[in-house]
Amino acid sequence: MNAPSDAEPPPAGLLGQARALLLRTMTFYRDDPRTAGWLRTRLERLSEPLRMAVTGRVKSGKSTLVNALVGTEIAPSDTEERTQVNTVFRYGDEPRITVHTPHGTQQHVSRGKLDPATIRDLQRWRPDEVARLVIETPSPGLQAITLIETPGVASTAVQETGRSALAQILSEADAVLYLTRQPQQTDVQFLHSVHELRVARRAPINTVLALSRADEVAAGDEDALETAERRAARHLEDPKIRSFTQHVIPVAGLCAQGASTLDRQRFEALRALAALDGTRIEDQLLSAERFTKATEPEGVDAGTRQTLLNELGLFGLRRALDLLAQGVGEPTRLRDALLEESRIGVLQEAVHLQFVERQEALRARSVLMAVDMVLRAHPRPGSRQLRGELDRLLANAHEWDELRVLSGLWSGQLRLPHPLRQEAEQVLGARGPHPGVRLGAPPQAQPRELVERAGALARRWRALAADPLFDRAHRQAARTVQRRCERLLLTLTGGG
Ligand SMILES: Nc1nc2c(ncn2[C@@H]2O[C@H](COP(=O)(O)OP(=O)(O)OP(=O)(O)O)[C@@H](O)[C@H]2O)c(=O)[nH]1
Ligand SMILES: [Mg+2]
Repeated sequence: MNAPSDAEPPPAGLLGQARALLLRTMTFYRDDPRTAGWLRTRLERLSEPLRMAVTGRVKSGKSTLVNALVGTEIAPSDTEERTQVNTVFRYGDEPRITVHTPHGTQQHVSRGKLDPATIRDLQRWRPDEVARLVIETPSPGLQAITLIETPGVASTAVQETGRSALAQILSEADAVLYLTRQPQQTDVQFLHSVHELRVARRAPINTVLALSRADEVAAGDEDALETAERRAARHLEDPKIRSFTQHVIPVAGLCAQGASTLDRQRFEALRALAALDGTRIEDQLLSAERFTKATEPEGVDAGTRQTLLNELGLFGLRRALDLLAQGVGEPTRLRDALLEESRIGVLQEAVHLQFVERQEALRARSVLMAVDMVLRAHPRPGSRQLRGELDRLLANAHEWDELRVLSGLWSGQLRLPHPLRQEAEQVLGARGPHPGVRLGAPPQAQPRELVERAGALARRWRALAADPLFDRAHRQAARTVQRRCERLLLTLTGGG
């Protein structure tokens, strides 16, 4: 691949400029096939779906959440430590499992079907035997985003190969979904360590923190998720956590997985249980043991009880029976109601808004991280010029600032009065990227009107950026909006 010639128009936007720098870096290292090849894979990824790592504590529910997000059971989950190997779940026209060895070879293990037992076995290989597993399946849930489940932080696999292997796979992902039941120092330290790289520090926009297994909070009480939401809000107040994420979202992955795979047979069993007299069923649901050992009604045997418990958890089971008792009488309605209870939709929406919709900014981040890593690892005469270009791009990466402001507004971390909030979101592109939309102008607005609007908005936000009643974070946010208004003005008057 050649660098773009002088005749090509200058690339637009941060991603275009990052891509051009990647191409120049590839050309610069063309006599070093390994480095150039590594950079080429980064370039090729720009035409593939966004990559999100699903990582976090051992047994934090990563595999279960992958299944819940995809809507089918493709990631084996277990009570024993299981996922030892980085496992990529991506869209493919037909189901296929491919093993990548640490020596760079690939082997197609199975084609045409995904056998959970095979995946389970392969995930137990050691990282020095299997570098990664790639599971392809034609699931719509994977069309916009590829998921990469990593071994748990502090798992045996990670201890053996060192944290750098995990940091490496995280640096290969455009976005990170980090799972922990309760954020502790280890989680915060780990997330800080992966944000140590310069580019990552400049753009802390790629992480969502999930408080997983949230149904277990408060002993699986029916208010478990509300309690977890209050905890999440408190964590978001913590400056250490806020330095790498603006989203802390509780989720009950098991309940979501169980709901999305609920079949008619289990639905009927749930219905039979819900038909029992209120106090008798409440008594059974006091503990998992009571529930599995209970004998009423006759039609629901011990095996079915265990399956229901494994697939929904005690919380999911209690909520399902409550919903049935309240008259939710259709499998699809029960499924939707349980999905809502699980908060999986809130998480999916955050992933969509933060990652999928904003993928250009995230991809630019990944590309610049790759260039930074290469320039650091292989400095040579002449690479200073590339470094200078990287520095300039980083200094002018306003898209990242804008994304942070938008995330802050959405997560409630930044609080602006209603009309200002709406205006800020609009200017920053939340409703669409076109100048007219950003300026809130009617579709038939004349260029002159757009220029006037941009000028007025720029003045308003400049004043807000200097408003002593705002704290520093809000003044900075206002400056980001102001800068975008000025850029719009420049574009509209033919200067940009
Ligand atoms: N109650 C409850 N249990 C869960 C939830 N998610 C997972 N589990 C259970 O926790 C255990 C581990 O779940 P996995 O999804 O395999 O967790 P993991 O993080 O992938 O585990 P490793 O890959 O081995 O680190 C299983 O027994 C799951 O059924 C949840 O949301 N609620
Ligand atoms: Mg797992």
